[in-house]
Amino acid sequence: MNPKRLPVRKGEVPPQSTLLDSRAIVTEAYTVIPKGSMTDIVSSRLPFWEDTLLWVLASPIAGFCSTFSHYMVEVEAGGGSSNPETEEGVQSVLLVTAGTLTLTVNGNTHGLTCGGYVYLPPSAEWTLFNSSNDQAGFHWFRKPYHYVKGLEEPPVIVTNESDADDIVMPNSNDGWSTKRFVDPADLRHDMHVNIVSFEPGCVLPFLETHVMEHGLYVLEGKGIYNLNQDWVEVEAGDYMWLRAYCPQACYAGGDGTFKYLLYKDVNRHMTFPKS
Ligand code: UGY
Ligand code: MN
Repeated sequence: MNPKRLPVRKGEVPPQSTLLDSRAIVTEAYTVIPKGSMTDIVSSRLPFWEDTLLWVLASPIAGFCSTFSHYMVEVEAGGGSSNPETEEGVQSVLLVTAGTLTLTVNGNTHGLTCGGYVYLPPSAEWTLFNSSNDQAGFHWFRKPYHYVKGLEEPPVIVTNESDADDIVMPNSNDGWSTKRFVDPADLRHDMHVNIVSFEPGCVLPFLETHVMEHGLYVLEGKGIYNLNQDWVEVEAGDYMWLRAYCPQACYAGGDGTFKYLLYKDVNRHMTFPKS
């Protein structure tokens, strides 16, 4: 396990003496959910999931992010599901952040440890259980798959972030890199979930302003994000979601790598409202 990765959270409600965490922000362009906001009382459970709690970090809301949902999930020892996805046509990406999980997909069994990364197309038949004695945690991205005539669903991917190369961005003095789990030229995929890293002092050097939505969970370190002209300081455990065209850039601070998990919808025509 990466020693800098946060352990899975316990979800406790803070004591009455706690001062309010003032870092939560909701605007028309972006939302920041600081890690302190994610306590037991804002967690949820899901049908057919045993001994499992989750926090809905992003959900499709009209006028805001509309293409995906993102859950942060804790599974107790022995917990899990043999019927994890109850919606038709929905694909998933999982990233394990703590503990160990056993995935079976289309008849094959895989042990997943911290950094385990899974892509599950809508037709995949899968189950997920925590067969260890410790709590396990993972991120779960879900998106209705955008079918295109002539393109097949992508295949299942089971890998680990430690097996993915860091692709260095141009002109970044090797200080800005991205782990891509899917070939950007593979147009069967209509979403990317990548891990982006900045070394201290490095920057995203222009205000990206693009139609793709983002869900952005800080895995390690800290940084300052510019979101639609506001400067917001974020650290490991914090979450941001950015609606389409939200201007965005960042500086990495602290004494270690600023690293985040990034959702982005890609590779499809823009659709028109039905008249
Ligand atoms: O690919 C991206 O859109 C990425 N560079 N954005 C981001 O890190 N905020
Ligand atoms: Mn971006």
